[in-house]
Amino acid sequence: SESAAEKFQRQHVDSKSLAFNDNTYCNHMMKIRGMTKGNCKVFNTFILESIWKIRAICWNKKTACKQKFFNCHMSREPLKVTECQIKGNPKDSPCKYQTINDKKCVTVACNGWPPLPVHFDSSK
Ligand code: T3P
Repeated sequence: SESAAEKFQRQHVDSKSLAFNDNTYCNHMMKIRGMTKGNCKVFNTFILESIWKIRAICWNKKTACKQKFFNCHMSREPLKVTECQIKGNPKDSPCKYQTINDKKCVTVACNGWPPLPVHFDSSK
């Protein structure tokens, strides 16, 4: 079955994205990445950078995570992100999203050795 690191990649990493200005990105990506089964996931961030650049965040200094734990790390510079925000009811089918492109510093939780991102904590 899927590891936490694999789940993070599925939900939050899109290294190959060409479409940083495609407003249908989220409708497509949320579906093919498995976040529209049952209910539509209400909010989700994709990081549009190489997996190596994203994994390297785990080597930055530790910081508190938003809810609990202290295994979070923040990117030193803003990264390309696309945020998917549900439009309408999360029970609607097909799920419809607003696609928001931005550059933000992202905070992720990391686990294991070598440390790998396992949770998307926040961005600013
Ligand atoms: P998951 O744990 O499935 O990756 O915080 C609740 C969920 O929302 C969590 O999902 C992470 C996700 N999330 C984002 O994708 N981007 C954000 O900026 C925030 C705050 C949460």
